[in-house]
Amino acid sequence: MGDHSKRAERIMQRIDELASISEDEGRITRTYGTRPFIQGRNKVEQWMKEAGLDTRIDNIGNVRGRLDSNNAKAQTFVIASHIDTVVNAGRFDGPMGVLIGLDLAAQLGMSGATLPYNIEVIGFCDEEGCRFHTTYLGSKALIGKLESSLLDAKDATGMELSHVITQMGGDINKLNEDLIEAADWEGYFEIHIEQGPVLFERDIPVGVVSAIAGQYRAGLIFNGEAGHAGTVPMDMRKDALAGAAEFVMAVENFASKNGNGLVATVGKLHIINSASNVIPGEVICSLDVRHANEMILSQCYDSLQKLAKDICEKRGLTLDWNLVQHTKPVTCDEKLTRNLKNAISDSGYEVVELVSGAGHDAVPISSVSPVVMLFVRCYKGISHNPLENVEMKDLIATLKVSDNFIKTLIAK
Ligand code: HGY
Ligand code: MN
Ligand code: MN
Repeated sequence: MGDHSKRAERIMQRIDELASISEDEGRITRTYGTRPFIQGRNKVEQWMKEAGLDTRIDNIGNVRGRLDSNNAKAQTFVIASHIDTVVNAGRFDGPMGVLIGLDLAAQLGMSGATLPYNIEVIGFCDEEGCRFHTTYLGSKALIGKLESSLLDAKDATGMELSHVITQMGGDINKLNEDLIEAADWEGYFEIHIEQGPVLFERDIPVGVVSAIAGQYRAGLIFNGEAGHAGTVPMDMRKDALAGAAEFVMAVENFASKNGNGLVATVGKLHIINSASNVIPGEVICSLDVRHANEMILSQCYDSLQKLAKDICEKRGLTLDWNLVQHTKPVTCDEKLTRNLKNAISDSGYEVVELVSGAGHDAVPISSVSPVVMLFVRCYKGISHNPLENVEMKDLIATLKVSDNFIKTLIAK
């Protein structure tokens, strides 16, 4: 398996090249279906072709590269992550895992090793869900579990998902022609930055993911009564923003008090028809709640919904509450995780296990395939932020560990 430093340098160059493609001047944003997204995805396809992979863009918009086993009945082992980003993103969240996967497949192709199964590298098209607030579009489509109702989802401009799929050259009636059937999965391996501080604090380059936290995402609308800021007495107001603000603080207070790994966030808040001299009549906000234990997660989600209702009742507001997504916690596969741990110790690194607070495409895939994830240290655990950074030495460590893991895999 080629020189790790040279391979890491080429991966880093490609990460930087992708990062230079963005919807926004001076920051990294490549959301599903936009021109820069397509440009970046086509760049990844070109690199896959150069590596000798059999490539295609599927109907939902994933970019896929395959090394076929000469055993026609072979199952498929997928190495993947996502190529879409959040707004004002870091360079590594998603693309790093795809480009390392591509490197591993290229090395396998060059080695001429006999492949007991097909190897497929995938750049998923929409893990973040920034444009349509529907995460995992690409990975759900790959396993045939994309809810058809999502096709009507609208972005901020009112454009429907189905239209964007067609615009990108996909056929919404052929989405199920692209899936990897449940019986055909050998396994799924995702390499991703930790997006948390543990590896950085403990000065360890990589970690094994034991589980991925479950999450609820909801869209809330606080409905009050718009009014004149100068004439409506304070005790006669139905101020939607004051109600939403009280809820935002209640969310932080509830999650902080509950501790035990619960996190809850209001990441988006939008005042409809806002003006400095108008009492806000309508406020839209998001809610993101996560925990590694499904029972605790559901109980906390219900408690937060009750909190919102009580605040609205007290203030004479009405509340629209729309559950956008609920994914249960996922446990990574025992055998693959054991092999990964051995690959880490064989590479001379300390083995540490982590629960992922962040969601990953491994979540939907886990419903049809054993999944295993390798975390890579990132600077202070910062992510979803342009300060996101991975050092070359940790990329090299990741390649060493992944080579050892792949060796075990194909030695079947
Ligand atoms: O939000 C998440 O957990 C991931 O970054 N999509
Ligand atoms: Mn990610
Ligand atoms: Mn992310």
